Amino acid sequence: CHKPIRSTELLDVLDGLTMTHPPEPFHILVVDDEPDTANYHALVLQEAGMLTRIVSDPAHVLEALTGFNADLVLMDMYLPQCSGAELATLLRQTPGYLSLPIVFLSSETNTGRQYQAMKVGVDGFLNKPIQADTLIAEVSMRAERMRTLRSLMIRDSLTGLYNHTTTKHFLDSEIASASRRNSTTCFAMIDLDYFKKVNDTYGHAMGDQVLVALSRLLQQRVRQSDVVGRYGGEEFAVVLTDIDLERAKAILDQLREDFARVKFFANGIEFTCSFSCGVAAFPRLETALEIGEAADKALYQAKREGRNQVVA
Ligand code: GH3
Ligand code: MG
Ligand code: MG
Ligand code: MG
Repeated sequence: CHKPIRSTELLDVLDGLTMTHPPEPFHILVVDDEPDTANYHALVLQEAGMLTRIVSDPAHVLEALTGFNADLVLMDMYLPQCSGAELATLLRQTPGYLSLPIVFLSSETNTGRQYQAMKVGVDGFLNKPIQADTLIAEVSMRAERMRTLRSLMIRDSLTGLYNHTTTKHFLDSEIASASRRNSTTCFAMIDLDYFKKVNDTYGHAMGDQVLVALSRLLQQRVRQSDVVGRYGGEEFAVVLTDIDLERAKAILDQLREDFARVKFFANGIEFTCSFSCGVAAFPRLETALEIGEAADKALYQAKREGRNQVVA
C-alpha cells in the first residue's frame, strides 16, 4: 500500500537486499487427449511443487495459456483434430509464445517421425512412459532456463527492476486498462540529482549501491499492481495505477523526502543523495507518448527549479 514508513522501517528496506519472496512455482501446461495420462503427468509435476493446467482438446490450448503465464508446454504428439506439430506451429506463430518451451511427451519411438514433428520449433522430446524423476528433472531444467532468459529480457540486472522496454510496455497496457475501467493512471520519471558527483567522489561501486537502495525503496513503497522500472542509467520510472495526479504526487513527494534522508557511508564518510521527479496522468493526457513527454518536461522543470522536488 501507499503507506508512509517510519525511519526504522526504512533501514530495514535498505538492509533488505535480503528481502526474499518465495519463488513462484513453475507453471506447466499439459496437453494430452488421454485424461489418465494427463492427470498422471500433472500429478507428478504438482508433487514436485509445480503448478499445472491440463488441456485435452487442442482447440482450447490458446485459451488455457491466456493468463496462465506458462513456463513450459508438455505436449502429446498425437491429438484429435490436429497433430502436436500443427499445434506447436500455431503457438510459434502467436505473439508472446515465440520462445515458450514446448516439449513433446509421446510414445512415438520412430526417430524420423520425432524429428519431423520437432522441426517446427519444438524444444525437446521425451518418451512415454516416463519415470517420474526423469519427467520432473527434464521439465524443471527447461522451465528454469526459460525463467532465466525471460528475466534477462525484461529486467535490469543491477537492480532487478523492469528495464526500459518493459516499463514502457506496462505504461501502454495500464493506460489501455485504465481507459476500459474508466480509471486513472500516473506515470512518474525520477532522476538522481548530481549523481555524476557521487560516482566521482565515492566511486562507481558506491554509485551502484545508491541505485540499488533507491530501487528497493521504490519497490517497497508502491503497490503490488504498480510497476517500477529502471528507465536509464540513473533514471527510474513508476507506473501508478488507479490513482489521481494529486495523490501520486503526494506519495512521490514523501518518497523523495525519505530518500533524501537516507545516509550512505563510503570509507567512513557520510553522504546523502536526492532525486527529482516529474509526474503526468491519464486521462488528463491521453496517449503514452504525451504522458511520457509531460513527465519528462515536469522532471526537467524540477531540475531547473533546484532539484530534490516533485513537479506534476
Ligand atoms: P542531474 O542532477 O542534472 O541529473 O546531474 P547528474 O550528475 O545526475 O546527471 P548526468 O546525466 O550528468 O550524470 C548521470 C551519471 O549517472 C553519469 C553516469 O556515470 C551515472 N550512471 C549511469 N548509470 C550508472 C550505473 O549503472 N552505475 C553508476 N554507478 N553510475 C551510473
Ligand atoms: Mg494422444
Ligand atoms: Mg539522467
Ligand atoms: Mg541525474
